[in-house]
Amino acid sequence: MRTHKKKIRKILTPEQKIKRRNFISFLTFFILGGAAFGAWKWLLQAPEETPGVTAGASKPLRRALNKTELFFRNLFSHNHLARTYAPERAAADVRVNGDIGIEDEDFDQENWRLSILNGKKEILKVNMVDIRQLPKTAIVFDFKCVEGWDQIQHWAGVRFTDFIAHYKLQEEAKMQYVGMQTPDGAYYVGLDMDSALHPQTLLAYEMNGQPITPEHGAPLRLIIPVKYGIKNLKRIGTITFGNQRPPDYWAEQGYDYYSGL
Ligand SMILES: Nc1nc2c(c(=O)[nH]1)N[C@H]1C(S)=C(S)[C@@H](COP(=O)(O)O)O[C@H]1N2
Ligand SMILES: [Mo]
Repeated sequence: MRTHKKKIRKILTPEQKIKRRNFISFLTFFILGGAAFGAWKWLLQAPEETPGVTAGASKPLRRALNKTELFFRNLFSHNHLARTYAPERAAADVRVNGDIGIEDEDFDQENWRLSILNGKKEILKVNMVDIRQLPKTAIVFDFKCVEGWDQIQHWAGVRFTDFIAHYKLQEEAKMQYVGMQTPDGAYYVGLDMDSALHPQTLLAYEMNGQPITPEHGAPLRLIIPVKYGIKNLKRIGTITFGNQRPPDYWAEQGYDYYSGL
């Protein structure tokens, strides 16, 4: 006959139970804390990425940024619109931030031209008279800067998609990326085509119903509500279509290339 070996369980007093639970919690806390500390140290000592279109971030951090970009680009939809507001909600005193590529006080707006390129080849040159003839779209939305501020602002101009349709740039719009630069080339951004073609993306020439002032990017700036402020380039000089990631000023300083919202 087989005998059942009865498992003898020690009966614990409530105090002993509490002690045991405390011990387990502290052990878990120290193990997880140690792991987190180890991961942090590993991230800090990780080598910096090889400078290229992006630079200045550690290798694992940049890998994570690029992975999240892929994830969010898959979710991206032109039907998903940034929240808009009534014009009365827009700030009258619009915050100024960043003047790279627009410091020149003698900048000649009259002779300004927007140059459109396919790769290295210029395919179109337009002026403000041409651009003002295109359908005008206004937007009032919450502009967000990565530095931590946001403000409801009122902008108007031509939708980038309307610009593309009018100048028959459909073939260019099938490419992967759009790069934009200031006339002096000092500030530049790279955009994935989906974000550039989003219905709320504007080539803007008015702020609060008035022509844009020089410090906000006169005569023409980018307004792209699906991105953080850094991508909203002021004073566009060139727009380049291409299949390689265009250079991006802040991505070269360790920031996220995608910078989506
Ligand atoms: N040419 C140019 N465009 C730029 C910048 C800049 O320094 N130079 N700064 C960017 C940043 S970080 C922000 S938040 C917005 C600010 O636009 P605003 O000055 O009209 O508020 O412009 C973006 N576009
Ligand atoms: Mo910003």
